[in-house]
Amino acid sequence: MRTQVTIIGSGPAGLLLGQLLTRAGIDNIILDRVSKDYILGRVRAGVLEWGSVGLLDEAGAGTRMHAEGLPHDGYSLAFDGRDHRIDLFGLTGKRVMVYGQTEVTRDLMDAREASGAVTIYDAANVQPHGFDGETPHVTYEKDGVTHRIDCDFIAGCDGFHGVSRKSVPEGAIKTFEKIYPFGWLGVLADIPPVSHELIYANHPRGFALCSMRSETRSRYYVQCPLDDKVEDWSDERFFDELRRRLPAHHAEAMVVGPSFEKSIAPLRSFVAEPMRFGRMFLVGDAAHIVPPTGAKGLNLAASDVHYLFEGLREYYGENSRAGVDAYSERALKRVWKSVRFSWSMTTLMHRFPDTGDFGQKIQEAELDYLTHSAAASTAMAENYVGLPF
Ligand code: RFL
Ligand code: PHB
Repeated sequence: MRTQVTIIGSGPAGLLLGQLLTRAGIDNIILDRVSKDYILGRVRAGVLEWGSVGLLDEAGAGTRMHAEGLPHDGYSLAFDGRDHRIDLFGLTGKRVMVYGQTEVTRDLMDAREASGAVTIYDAANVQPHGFDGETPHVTYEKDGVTHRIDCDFIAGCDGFHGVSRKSVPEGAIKTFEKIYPFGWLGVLADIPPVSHELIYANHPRGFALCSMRSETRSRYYVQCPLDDKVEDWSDERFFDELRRRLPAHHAEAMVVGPSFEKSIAPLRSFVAEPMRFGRMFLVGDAAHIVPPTGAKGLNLAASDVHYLFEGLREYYGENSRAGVDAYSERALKRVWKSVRFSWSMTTLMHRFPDTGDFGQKIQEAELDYLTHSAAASTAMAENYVGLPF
């Protein structure tokens, strides 16, 4: 088989890139090691920056998002028994869209199927080869048979545990990592959200987040120890803990109900540099991970795709390598700003085992500063709605 771009990974990064390439007339094949249903069963991000919304429109996959997604003009920082609203629209003229990653993925898969482009699910032992030369190829196994795809470029969109980054010789890559000493326990339940905007709560018992997927489906999180098990957390215990971490007026308004998804995710900041190795590119979680505070993971995957797509379009349309050559540097500049923001929002809103009295006072001072300084609130809002591509 031959194609122009082989994309490893059918998450949002791979699907969005594939859709933009197909619409630009650039042939591509997507390979994923799991099935379509497995991918659609994963519950992940919920907030899209406006730039990501624009990219989904550009990919021809935005219709349902505009019909069913919830545009949000602000969110609340809750602490000390009260709320401070970050007025995203008032401070930046931009808003975000609350629309789940599962739905984004489904819309991109539907658009891809309609376009007739090829996706190979359940592909075992996917392996990129020869990306340091001019003729890369990818091998995989399907139903016991080994296949080979020759291509011009390989896009490694295979997430943090994928094969692309692992295929790079050790001396060619540098990684930066920070592990946080807690996790997020998240539940999904068909109950109306406690507030029409998101609430990020800083409380002596730990962080909490009230988010949503729709007007009838809530996505709630509490900070928990890393060694906690989901089985330790009944719905009753979860909602009791969540309510204790919220200001009283929210706790009293909260409707509770049975959850149908409950999971614990560790928090990590991770960046691999560079993001290009000859004719292979790392895109999205394959290159970087951020803690979910600030909702940057999926949005960073989208901005990487934007830079790579521009580079590939220039390569095929204008016979120029400039955009491809600049991909890693352009993407990393934006990556590090989102890594910084999600780290700082995580640091501001969580209790760390070593927060101590000094750290506590610093958090309180920063929250007070945010409450009284339009400049500080604007800086937070500007980062939250997404820095320009
Ligand atoms: P994905 O979504 O992980 O997709 C990668 C795809 O590659 C496939 N794959 C392989 N295919 C072939 N061969 C291999 N060897 C392969 N190895 C892996 C996988 O099956 C998969 O289909 O990466 P992508 O596309 O870069 O998208 C990134 C986003 O998914 C990610 O940044 C966010 O979901 C992060 N994230 C969250 N971000 C937010 O902004 N808000 C959140 O609330 C939020 N919650 C989360 C999250 C990530 C989580 N993970 C990764 C455990 C919650 C969780 C649990
Ligand atoms: C979510 O809805 O899952 C969500 C929203 C905002 C975040 C993280 C997760 O910062």
